[in-house]
Amino acid sequence: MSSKLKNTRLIRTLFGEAVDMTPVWMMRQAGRYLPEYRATREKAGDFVTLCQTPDLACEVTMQPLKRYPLDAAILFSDILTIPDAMGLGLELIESVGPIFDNPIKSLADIKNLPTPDPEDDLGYVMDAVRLIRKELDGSVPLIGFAGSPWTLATYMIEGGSSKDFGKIKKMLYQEPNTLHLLLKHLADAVSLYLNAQISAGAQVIQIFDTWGGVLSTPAYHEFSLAYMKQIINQLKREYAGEKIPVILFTKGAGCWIEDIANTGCDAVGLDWMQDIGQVRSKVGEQVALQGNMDPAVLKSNPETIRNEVALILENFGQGSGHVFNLGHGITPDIDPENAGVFINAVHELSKQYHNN
Ligand code: 1CP
Repeated sequence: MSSKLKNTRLIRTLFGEAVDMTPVWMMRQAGRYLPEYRATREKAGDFVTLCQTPDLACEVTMQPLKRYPLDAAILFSDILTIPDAMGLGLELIESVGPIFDNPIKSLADIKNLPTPDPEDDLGYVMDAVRLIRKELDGSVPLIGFAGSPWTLATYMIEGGSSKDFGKIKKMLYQEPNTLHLLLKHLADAVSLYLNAQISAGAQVIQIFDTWGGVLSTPAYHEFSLAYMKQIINQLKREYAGEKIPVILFTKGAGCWIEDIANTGCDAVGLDWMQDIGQVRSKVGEQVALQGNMDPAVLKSNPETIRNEVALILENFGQGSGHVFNLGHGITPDIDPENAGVFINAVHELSKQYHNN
Protein backbone atom coordinates (compact mmCIF):
# COMPACT_ATOMS: atom_id res chain seq x y z
CA MET A 1 0.00 0.00 0.00
CA SER A 2 2.84 2.38 0.70
CA SER A 3 4.27 1.96 -2.80
CA LYS A 4 5.57 5.31 -3.96
CA LEU A 5 3.46 6.99 -6.61
CA LYS A 6 5.35 7.06 -9.92
CA ASN A 7 3.05 9.29 -11.97
CA THR A 8 2.31 12.39 -9.89
CA ARG A 9 0.97 14.54 -12.76
CA LEU A 10 -2.66 14.46 -11.67
CA ILE A 11 -2.04 15.19 -8.01
CA ARG A 12 0.51 17.92 -8.70
CA THR A 13 -1.87 19.57 -11.16
CA LEU A 14 -4.77 19.46 -8.70
CA PHE A 15 -2.55 21.44 -6.30
CA GLY A 16 -1.42 23.83 -9.06
CA GLU A 17 2.17 22.54 -9.09
CA ALA A 18 4.33 22.44 -12.23
CA VAL A 19 4.19 19.33 -14.46
CA ASP A 20 5.77 18.21 -17.75
CA MET A 21 2.46 17.77 -19.60
CA THR A 22 -1.27 18.04 -18.94
CA PRO A 23 -2.64 14.95 -17.16
CA VAL A 24 -5.66 13.24 -18.68
CA TRP A 25 -8.30 10.70 -17.68
CA MET A 26 -11.85 10.13 -18.92
CA MET A 27 -15.07 10.05 -16.94
CA ARG A 28 -16.52 6.54 -17.40
CA GLN A 29 -13.20 5.34 -18.80
CA ALA A 30 -14.08 1.78 -17.78
CA GLY A 31 -17.33 1.09 -19.58
CA ARG A 32 -19.36 -0.22 -22.42
CA TYR A 33 -17.30 1.27 -25.28
CA LEU A 34 -14.60 -1.32 -24.43
CA PRO A 35 -15.26 -4.88 -25.70
CA GLU A 36 -13.23 -6.27 -22.78
CA TYR A 37 -15.59 -4.46 -20.34
CA ARG A 38 -18.61 -6.03 -22.03
CA ALA A 39 -16.94 -9.44 -21.75
CA THR A 40 -16.28 -9.02 -18.01
CA ARG A 41 -19.82 -7.80 -17.39
CA GLU A 42 -21.07 -10.88 -19.23
CA LYS A 43 -18.91 -13.03 -16.95
CA ALA A 44 -20.36 -11.27 -13.88
CA GLY A 45 -23.90 -11.83 -15.14
CA ASP A 46 -25.16 -8.29 -14.50
CA PHE A 47 -23.95 -4.82 -13.65
CA VAL A 48 -24.78 -4.88 -9.93
CA THR A 49 -22.91 -8.18 -9.46
CA LEU A 50 -19.96 -6.70 -11.35
CA CYS A 51 -19.86 -3.78 -8.89
CA GLN A 52 -20.19 -6.15 -5.93
CA THR A 53 -17.38 -8.54 -6.97
CA PRO A 54 -14.06 -6.87 -6.03
CA ASP A 55 -11.94 -9.06 -8.34
CA LEU A 56 -14.05 -8.13 -11.35
CA ALA A 57 -14.39 -4.46 -10.35
CA CYS A 58 -10.59 -4.39 -10.14
CA GLU A 59 -10.29 -6.07 -13.53
CA VAL A 60 -12.49 -3.51 -15.30
CA THR A 61 -10.80 -0.59 -13.51
CA MET A 62 -7.49 -1.75 -15.01
CA GLN A 63 -8.79 -2.33 -18.56
CA PRO A 64 -8.50 1.25 -19.90
CA LEU A 65 -5.06 1.58 -18.25
CA LYS A 66 -3.82 -1.39 -20.23
CA ARG A 67 -4.86 0.28 -23.48
CA TYR A 68 -3.94 3.93 -22.88
CA PRO A 69 -1.28 5.98 -21.04
CA LEU A 70 -3.87 7.48 -18.67
CA ASP A 71 -2.73 9.58 -15.70
CA ALA A 72 -5.29 8.15 -13.27
CA ALA A 73 -7.43 5.14 -12.50
CA ILE A 74 -10.98 5.60 -11.27
CA LEU A 75 -12.59 3.03 -9.03
CA PHE A 76 -15.13 0.98 -10.94
CA SER A 77 -18.36 1.26 -9.01
CA ASP A 78 -21.49 3.39 -9.21
CA ILE A 79 -22.91 6.35 -7.32
CA LEU A 80 -26.01 4.27 -6.60
CA THR A 81 -24.25 1.80 -4.27
CA ILE A 82 -25.20 3.99 -1.28
CA PRO A 83 -28.97 4.00 -1.88
CA ASP A 84 -28.71 0.27 -2.64
CA ALA A 85 -27.01 -0.26 0.74
CA MET A 86 -29.85 1.76 2.32
CA GLY A 87 -32.23 -0.96 1.11
CA LEU A 88 -33.69 0.59 -2.07
CA GLY A 89 -32.76 -2.41 -4.25
CA LEU A 90 -30.73 -1.32 -7.29
CA GLU A 91 -31.16 -2.97 -10.67
CA LEU A 92 -29.78 -1.94 -14.03
CA ILE A 93 -32.14 -2.67 -16.88
CA GLU A 94 -30.60 -2.75 -20.36
CA SER A 95 -31.73 0.26 -22.44
CA VAL A 96 -33.73 1.68 -19.47
CA GLY A 97 -30.99 2.44 -16.96
CA PRO A 98 -30.82 2.11 -13.18
CA ILE A 99 -34.05 1.56 -11.27
CA PHE A 100 -34.90 1.10 -7.59
CA ASP A 101 -37.39 -1.54 -6.43
CA ASN A 102 -38.23 0.51 -3.30
CA PRO A 103 -38.04 4.23 -4.12
CA ILE A 104 -38.73 6.82 -1.45
CA LYS A 105 -42.36 7.82 -1.27
CA SER A 106 -42.87 9.47 2.11
CA LEU A 107 -41.35 11.20 5.11
CA ALA A 108 -41.62 7.88 6.98
CA ASP A 109 -39.45 6.19 4.31
CA ILE A 110 -36.79 8.85 4.86
CA LYS A 111 -36.93 8.54 8.64
CA ASN A 112 -36.44 4.78 8.32
CA LEU A 113 -33.34 4.98 6.10
CA PRO A 114 -30.31 3.37 7.70
CA THR A 115 -26.79 4.84 7.53
CA PRO A 116 -24.72 2.17 5.77
CA ASP A 117 -21.52 1.12 7.51
CA PRO A 118 -18.90 1.48 4.76
CA GLU A 119 -16.70 -1.46 5.79
CA ASP A 120 -19.67 -3.69 6.46
CA ASP A 121 -22.57 -2.85 4.10
CA LEU A 122 -20.27 -1.46 1.39
CA GLY A 123 -17.26 -3.62 2.17
CA TYR A 124 -17.15 -4.81 -1.46
CA VAL A 125 -16.28 -1.26 -2.54
CA MET A 126 -13.52 -0.94 0.05
CA ASP A 127 -12.16 -4.37 -0.93
CA ALA A 128 -12.13 -3.26 -4.56
CA VAL A 129 -10.19 -0.09 -3.60
CA ARG A 130 -7.58 -2.15 -1.73
CA LEU A 131 -7.23 -4.64 -4.59
CA ILE A 132 -6.91 -1.89 -7.21
CA ARG A 133 -4.20 -0.12 -5.18
CA LYS A 134 -2.27 -3.37 -5.04
CA GLU A 135 -2.71 -3.97 -8.74
CA LEU A 136 -1.73 -0.38 -9.65
CA ASP A 137 1.44 -0.74 -7.59
CA GLY A 138 1.94 3.03 -7.57
CA SER A 139 1.78 3.45 -11.36
CA VAL A 140 -0.96 6.13 -11.27
CA PRO A 141 -3.20 7.52 -8.51
CA LEU A 142 -6.61 6.01 -7.78
CA ILE A 143 -9.66 8.29 -7.82
CA GLY A 144 -12.49 7.37 -5.44
CA PHE A 145 -15.92 8.93 -5.87
CA ALA A 146 -19.50 9.35 -4.75
CA GLY A 147 -22.62 11.08 -6.02
CA SER A 148 -23.71 14.38 -4.50
CA PRO A 149 -26.64 14.17 -2.07
CA TRP A 150 -28.91 16.01 -4.54
CA THR A 151 -28.00 13.70 -7.45
CA LEU A 152 -28.49 10.58 -5.30
CA ALA A 153 -31.82 11.94 -4.05
CA THR A 154 -33.09 12.37 -7.64
CA TYR A 155 -32.69 8.63 -8.27
CA MET A 156 -34.07 7.68 -4.83
CA ILE A 157 -37.24 9.76 -5.25
CA GLU A 158 -37.84 9.37 -8.98
CA GLY A 159 -37.10 5.62 -8.70
CA GLY A 160 -34.54 5.80 -11.53
CA SER A 161 -33.41 8.14 -14.29
CA SER A 162 -35.72 11.04 -15.02
CA LYS A 163 -36.34 13.61 -17.74
CA ASP A 164 -38.18 16.30 -15.80
CA PHE A 165 -37.40 15.48 -12.13
CA GLY A 166 -41.12 16.00 -11.42
CA LYS A 167 -41.38 14.11 -8.13
CA ILE A 168 -38.29 15.52 -6.45
CA LYS A 169 -39.04 19.07 -7.59
CA LYS A 170 -42.56 18.77 -6.24
CA MET A 171 -41.08 17.75 -2.89
CA LEU A 172 -38.53 20.58 -3.08
CA TYR A 173 -41.24 23.24 -3.41
CA GLN A 174 -44.02 21.62 -1.40
CA GLU A 175 -42.14 19.90 1.46
CA PRO A 176 -38.65 21.41 1.51
CA ASN A 177 -37.98 20.23 5.05
CA THR A 178 -38.64 16.62 4.09
CA LEU A 179 -36.11 16.90 1.27
CA HIS A 180 -33.59 18.57 3.60
CA LEU A 181 -33.92 15.64 5.98
CA LEU A 182 -33.03 13.24 3.16
CA LEU A 183 -30.15 15.39 1.89
CA LYS A 184 -28.67 15.74 5.37
CA HIS A 185 -28.86 11.98 5.84
CA LEU A 186 -27.16 11.45 2.47
CA ALA A 187 -24.43 14.02 3.16
CA ASP A 188 -23.50 12.13 6.35
CA ALA A 189 -23.59 8.75 4.58
CA VAL A 190 -21.51 10.05 1.64
CA SER A 191 -18.92 11.59 4.01
CA LEU A 192 -18.53 8.29 5.87
CA TYR A 193 -18.32 6.38 2.59
CA LEU A 194 -15.69 8.67 1.05
CA ASN A 195 -13.60 8.72 4.21
CA ALA A 196 -13.65 4.92 4.17
CA GLN A 197 -12.50 4.96 0.52
CA ILE A 198 -9.63 7.26 1.55
CA SER A 199 -8.65 4.91 4.38
CA ALA A 200 -8.81 1.97 1.95
CA GLY A 201 -6.47 3.74 -0.49
CA ALA A 202 -8.30 6.30 -2.68
CA GLN A 203 -5.79 9.10 -3.37
CA VAL A 204 -8.10 11.66 -5.03
CA ILE A 205 -11.85 12.17 -4.51
CA GLN A 206 -14.42 13.31 -7.06
CA ILE A 207 -17.99 14.23 -6.19
CA PHE A 208 -20.39 13.79 -9.13
CA ASP A 209 -23.30 16.23 -9.11
CA THR A 210 -24.71 15.14 -12.44
CA TRP A 211 -28.14 16.71 -11.92
CA GLY A 212 -27.32 19.93 -10.02
CA GLY A 213 -27.78 21.83 -13.29
CA VAL A 214 -31.53 21.21 -13.39
CA LEU A 215 -32.05 23.50 -10.38
CA SER A 216 -32.73 27.24 -10.19
CA THR A 217 -29.86 29.29 -8.79
CA PRO A 218 -31.28 29.63 -5.24
CA ALA A 219 -32.37 25.98 -5.22
CA TYR A 220 -28.91 24.87 -6.38
CA HIS A 221 -27.32 26.70 -3.46
CA GLU A 222 -29.79 25.42 -0.90
CA PHE A 223 -30.34 21.84 -2.05
CA SER A 224 -27.11 20.82 -3.78
CA LEU A 225 -24.11 23.05 -3.12
CA ALA A 226 -24.68 23.38 0.65
CA TYR A 227 -24.56 19.61 1.10
CA MET A 228 -21.46 19.17 -1.06
CA LYS A 229 -19.82 21.84 1.05
CA GLN A 230 -20.78 19.89 4.18
CA ILE A 231 -19.15 16.77 2.71
CA ILE A 232 -15.98 18.67 1.79
CA ASN A 233 -15.78 19.92 5.38
CA GLN A 234 -16.19 16.39 6.73
CA LEU A 235 -13.60 14.71 4.45
CA LYS A 236 -10.13 13.64 5.55
CA ARG A 237 -7.94 15.95 3.49
CA GLU A 238 -4.77 14.15 4.45
CA TYR A 239 -4.10 10.46 4.86
CA ALA A 240 -0.91 8.47 5.48
CA GLY A 241 1.12 11.66 5.10
CA GLU A 242 -0.37 12.54 1.69
CA LYS A 243 -2.82 15.35 0.94
CA ILE A 244 -6.07 14.16 -0.65
CA PRO A 245 -7.38 16.54 -3.34
CA VAL A 246 -11.12 16.88 -3.96
CA ILE A 247 -12.72 17.55 -7.36
CA LEU A 248 -16.29 18.80 -7.54
CA PHE A 249 -18.21 18.29 -10.78
CA THR A 250 -21.67 19.76 -11.32
CA LYS A 251 -22.95 19.25 -14.84
CA GLY A 252 -24.67 22.41 -16.08
CA ALA A 253 -23.04 24.66 -13.48
CA GLY A 254 -22.33 27.50 -15.95
CA CYS A 255 -23.18 30.46 -13.76
CA TRP A 256 -22.15 28.97 -10.39
CA ILE A 257 -18.46 28.29 -10.89
CA GLU A 258 -17.26 30.94 -8.44
CA ASP A 259 -19.55 29.55 -5.73
CA ILE A 260 -18.28 26.03 -6.41
CA ALA A 261 -14.68 27.24 -6.24
CA ASN A 262 -15.49 28.73 -2.82
CA THR A 263 -16.57 25.41 -1.28
CA GLY A 264 -13.00 24.51 -0.33
CA CYS A 265 -12.57 21.96 -3.13
CA ASP A 266 -9.21 21.74 -4.93
CA ALA A 267 -10.60 21.50 -8.45
CA VAL A 268 -13.79 22.18 -10.36
CA GLY A 269 -14.95 19.84 -13.12
CA LEU A 270 -16.36 21.64 -16.18
CA ASP A 271 -18.86 20.37 -18.72
CA TRP A 272 -18.27 21.17 -22.41
CA MET A 273 -20.66 24.15 -22.46
CA GLN A 274 -18.16 26.28 -20.57
CA ASP A 275 -15.30 28.35 -21.92
CA ILE A 276 -12.32 27.06 -19.96
CA GLY A 277 -10.24 30.18 -20.66
CA GLN A 278 -12.93 32.46 -19.23
CA VAL A 279 -13.42 30.21 -16.23
CA ARG A 280 -9.66 30.20 -15.61
CA SER A 281 -9.57 33.99 -15.58
CA LYS A 282 -12.28 34.00 -12.89
CA VAL A 283 -11.15 31.22 -10.54
CA GLY A 284 -7.86 29.88 -11.90
CA GLU A 285 -5.84 31.29 -9.02
CA GLN A 286 -8.02 29.54 -6.51
CA VAL A 287 -8.67 26.06 -7.93
CA ALA A 288 -7.54 23.72 -10.68
CA LEU A 289 -9.94 23.04 -13.56
CA GLN A 290 -10.88 19.69 -15.05
CA GLY A 291 -12.40 19.15 -18.47
CA ASN A 292 -13.93 19.82 -20.85
CA MET A 293 -14.08 18.36 -24.35
CA ASP A 294 -17.52 17.43 -25.64
CA PRO A 295 -17.57 13.59 -25.52
CA ALA A 296 -19.32 13.67 -28.92
CA VAL A 297 -16.02 14.81 -30.51
CA LEU A 298 -14.86 11.21 -30.04
CA LYS A 299 -17.47 10.15 -32.59
CA SER A 300 -15.47 11.95 -35.30
CA ASN A 301 -11.97 11.26 -36.68
CA PRO A 302 -8.35 11.60 -35.46
CA GLU A 303 -7.80 14.96 -37.15
CA THR A 304 -10.89 16.56 -35.63
CA ILE A 305 -10.12 15.09 -32.20
CA ARG A 306 -6.58 16.53 -32.26
CA ASN A 307 -7.90 19.93 -33.38
CA GLU A 308 -10.46 20.04 -30.57
CA VAL A 309 -7.82 19.06 -27.99
CA ALA A 310 -5.50 21.77 -29.35
CA LEU A 311 -8.25 24.41 -29.06
CA ILE A 312 -8.95 23.60 -25.40
CA LEU A 313 -5.25 23.54 -24.49
CA GLU A 314 -4.73 26.89 -26.17
CA ASN A 315 -7.80 28.36 -24.51
CA PHE A 316 -6.56 27.28 -21.04
CA GLY A 317 -3.11 28.59 -21.91
CA GLN A 318 0.31 28.34 -20.32
CA GLY A 319 1.06 26.63 -17.03
CA SER A 320 -0.35 24.11 -14.59
CA GLY A 321 -3.82 23.75 -13.09
CA HIS A 322 -5.59 21.91 -15.91
CA VAL A 323 -6.60 18.25 -15.78
CA PHE A 324 -7.80 17.27 -19.25
CA ASN A 325 -11.02 15.26 -19.34
CA LEU A 326 -14.26 15.02 -21.24
CA GLY A 327 -17.11 17.33 -20.23
CA HIS A 328 -19.12 14.23 -19.22
CA GLY A 329 -18.76 10.46 -19.47
CA ILE A 330 -17.58 8.67 -22.60
CA THR A 331 -20.54 7.03 -24.37
CA PRO A 332 -20.90 3.35 -25.38
CA ASP A 333 -20.78 4.10 -29.13
CA ILE A 334 -17.19 5.39 -29.15
CA ASP A 335 -14.47 3.57 -31.10
CA PRO A 336 -11.72 2.73 -28.56
CA GLU A 337 -9.13 3.83 -31.16
CA ASN A 338 -10.49 7.36 -30.98
CA ALA A 339 -10.17 7.41 -27.20
CA GLY A 340 -6.48 6.54 -27.71
CA VAL A 341 -6.06 9.37 -30.22
CA PHE A 342 -7.58 11.77 -27.66
CA ILE A 343 -5.28 10.74 -24.79
CA ASN A 344 -2.13 10.81 -26.91
CA ALA A 345 -3.09 14.21 -28.35
CA VAL A 346 -3.41 15.71 -24.86
CA HIS A 347 0.06 14.53 -23.85
CA GLU A 348 1.77 15.44 -27.08
CA LEU A 349 0.15 18.82 -27.70
CA SER A 350 0.30 20.01 -24.09
CA LYS A 351 4.09 19.83 -23.65
CA GLN A 352 4.53 23.30 -25.17
CA TYR A 353 2.35 24.79 -22.40
CA HIS A 354 4.60 23.44 -19.63
CA ASN A 355 8.13 24.64 -20.31
CA ASN A 356 9.87 24.10 -17.03
O1 1CP B 1 -22.62 -2.07 -18.10
C1 1CP B 1 -23.55 -1.22 -18.08
O2 1CP B 1 -24.49 -1.22 -18.90
C2 1CP B 1 -23.53 -0.23 -17.00
C3 1CP B 1 -23.29 1.17 -17.40
C4 1CP B 1 -22.70 1.82 -16.19
C5 1CP B 1 -21.34 1.97 -15.92
C6 1CP B 1 -20.17 1.57 -16.78
C7 1CP B 1 -23.42 2.31 -15.07
C8 1CP B 1 -24.88 2.28 -14.83
N1 1CP B 1 -22.49 2.78 -14.14
C9 1CP B 1 -21.23 2.59 -14.63
C10 1CP B 1 -19.98 2.88 -13.93
C11 1CP B 1 -19.82 4.20 -13.31
N2 1CP B 1 -20.83 5.02 -12.88
C12 1CP B 1 -18.60 4.81 -13.01
C13 1CP B 1 -17.30 4.06 -13.21
C14 1CP B 1 -16.03 4.64 -13.15
C15 1CP B 1 -15.57 5.26 -14.46
O3 1CP B 1 -14.96 4.53 -15.26
O4 1CP B 1 -15.75 6.48 -14.63
C16 1CP B 1 -18.89 6.05 -12.44
C17 1CP B 1 -17.93 7.12 -11.99
C18 1CP B 1 -20.30 6.16 -12.36
C19 1CP B 1 -20.99 7.29 -11.77
C20 1CP B 1 -22.42 7.51 -12.09
N3 1CP B 1 -23.45 6.59 -12.13
C21 1CP B 1 -23.00 8.77 -12.28
C22 1CP B 1 -22.23 10.06 -12.18
C23 1CP B 1 -21.39 10.28 -13.35
C24 1CP B 1 -22.08 10.64 -14.62
O5 1CP B 1 -21.81 9.98 -15.63
O6 1CP B 1 -22.83 11.63 -14.61
C25 1CP B 1 -24.36 8.61 -12.50
C26 1CP B 1 -25.39 9.69 -12.79
C27 1CP B 1 -24.64 7.23 -12.40
C28 1CP B 1 -25.96 6.56 -12.51
C29 1CP B 1 -25.92 5.55 -13.58
N4 1CP B 1 -25.39 4.31 -13.42
C30 1CP B 1 -25.44 3.63 -14.62
C31 1CP B 1 -25.98 4.52 -15.59
C32 1CP B 1 -26.21 4.17 -17.02
C33 1CP B 1 -26.25 5.73 -14.93
C34 1CP B 1 -26.77 7.01 -15.55
C35 1CP B 1 -28.24 6.91 -15.79
C36 1CP B 1 -28.84 8.25 -16.10
O7 1CP B 1 -28.46 8.86 -17.11
O8 1CP B 1 -29.69 8.69 -15.31
